[in-house]
Formats: sequence, C-alpha cells, structure tokens
Amino acid sequence: MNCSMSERFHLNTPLLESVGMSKQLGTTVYLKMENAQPSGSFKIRGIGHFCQQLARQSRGVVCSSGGNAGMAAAFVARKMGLPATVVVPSSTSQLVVRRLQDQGATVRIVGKVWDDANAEALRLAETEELTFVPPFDHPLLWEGHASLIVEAAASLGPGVKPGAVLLSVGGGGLLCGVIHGLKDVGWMDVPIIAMETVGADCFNAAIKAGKVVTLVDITSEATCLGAKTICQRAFEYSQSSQLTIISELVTDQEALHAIQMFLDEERVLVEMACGAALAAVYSGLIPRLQNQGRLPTPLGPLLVIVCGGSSINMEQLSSLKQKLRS
Ligand code: PLV
Repeated sequence: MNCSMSERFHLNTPLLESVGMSKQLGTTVYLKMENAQPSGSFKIRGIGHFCQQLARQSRGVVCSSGGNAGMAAAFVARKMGLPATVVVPSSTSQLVVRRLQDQGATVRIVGKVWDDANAEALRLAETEELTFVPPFDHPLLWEGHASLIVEAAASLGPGVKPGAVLLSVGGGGLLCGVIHGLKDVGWMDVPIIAMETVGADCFNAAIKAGKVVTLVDITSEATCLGAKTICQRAFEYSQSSQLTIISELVTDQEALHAIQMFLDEERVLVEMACGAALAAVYSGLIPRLQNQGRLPTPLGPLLVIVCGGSSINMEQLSSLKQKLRS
C-alpha cells in the first residue's frame, strides 16, 4: 500500500549509548543509528522531504548516486507510486545495484565516478521530463536531514548538549543538514568533526585551497563519499566564524578497521562511507585533536552520526579486507 502524501518516509532512529566507545574516549558516546532507516542510511530524511515537496505531480524521478541516495529515492518513489531511475557510476558495487533493483528502481551504470553519473541523470531528467533528485546539493535535502539533530536533541533531553558531533562528508549534504539541525536546536557552538577518506577528500581539499576545488579522481574505496567537488554551501559553512568545523582524513585501512570494530562491538555492519566517521573514534583521532587544543578537554558527550549505507555485506567486507591488505 502506498503512503499517504502527507506522511513522512523516515523513522525516528534510536540514540544508543556506546559503552565501548565511551570507555575509549572517556566521555559518553551517543550513536544516532541512521543505518536503521528503511533505505539503509540517513539519505531518506532529505530525499523523502524533497520528493514530498517536488515530486507529487511527477512522471517519475531520476537520481544520481554513489548508491545510498539512490536507495532512498527508490524507496520513496515506490511508496509514492512513481517510477525511479537511479544512475550510478561503475564504482558502485554489484551488491548495491541489486539492492536498488530490489527496491524497484531502473539502474543505469554510467561513467567511473558519481560526477559522470550525475551528468547522465541531469540529461535524463531533461529529455524524459523526470524529477531530478540530487543526492546532496539542495536546501530541501538539508531541511530533511536536519530532523536527525532535532530528534537527537529530544532523545538527549533538556540540558544535555553534545561536546561535538562526528559525521562523514561526501558532497556535503549531511554536513549542511546537520548544521541546519544545530541551528534549529540552538547548538551552533557545538564543534563538528567532518571526516573523509584519503582519495575522497573534496571538502578537505577545498578547505586547504581556500576555495571549492574539483578532485582529479576518486581513489578511495569509500565510493559513497566520492563526489569530486564539495557543494558550495558546505564550503561556505567551513569559512563561517560562527561554526567550528574540523575537517580530518583517515585512510581506507582505518575506515575498514573501524567498520570491523563497530561490527564486533556494536553488532552492526555499516559501509566504508560510515567507517570514515567511526574511524575518528577507533583510530585515536579525537584525543589527538584534544591534545592539539582543537577540541576541548574534558569533552562533553560525543554525538556520532552512524550514517549507515547499503554497500556492505560479509562478502563485500572480505573483499575489502583482501584489497586493502598491505
Ligand atoms: N552518499 C551519496 C553521494 O555519493 C550517495 O549518492 O549515496 N554516508 C553515506 C552512507 C553516504 O551514502 C553518503 C553520501 C555520505 C555519508 C555523505 O553524505 P553527503 O554526500 O551528503 O556528504 C557520492
């Protein structure tokens, strides 16, 4: 049965306390479990909101994606009774292609990285008169993603404020949404730790260059972080004196180690894009930032956005272990 048009598509996700991570950091760590969303990641918040606003009269939607935005678009379109086309690059795993098809989407594989797929999705939107669903660069997406901070604040209860928020950055949509959410709940002074992997680091590269730059290539296995250019709004936020955004990188090996640790400790399997954020805890980055005076000591509770992701199963995990062994 289709959802009514006024209904939202995302769930209120649990906010769990991680005993293991809290012990490691010496402060309470809260996990916002976006992996539990019906599409497997936080993307459904923004994309659900976007489609409610813009796709009601649509002939169908087309989304360019590394995978998870497409999963959200496919899920939402199915609930709205609309056809969905998802254009992914060849770096997207077969596993995700299958999962997209299971959600009822038509999948097209175009180009090597997301930017190539995006060009094709824009072309299809134009020629086939479909609603283009962007994966990260749109104010309605950010408005939708903001709900995860509002929910986390409600779960923490009055008087509890995070010492920092930890998240992953691909094209910057999650970051922009989290900032909207921080504004909504009056937490603008909470530092944000924005994680990318080496080789999928367009945000870090922009900050270093002092302007938005386009990476030559994506060389990380965290392909869902693999936009070559950060969205303009995320870069602008990085330059704002009202916000503290700490941009840091981890290697693919560190992200992989993090997803294995998270599986062992929290019994939850997430993809590399999410591992990038988790690695900030497991690789010792947080105390290093404290030692450098970039995060306060002692640190208040850490809010970790467990962004999730569908590009992972036991087979994928083994193949990543093989690939990254060295
Ligand atoms: N993934 C986008 C962009 O890919 C996509 O098309 O699915 N965590 C997960 C699990 C993700 O899938 C993504 C983005 C991010 C984090 C980063 O979010 P963003 O792009 O809003 O910064 C190229």
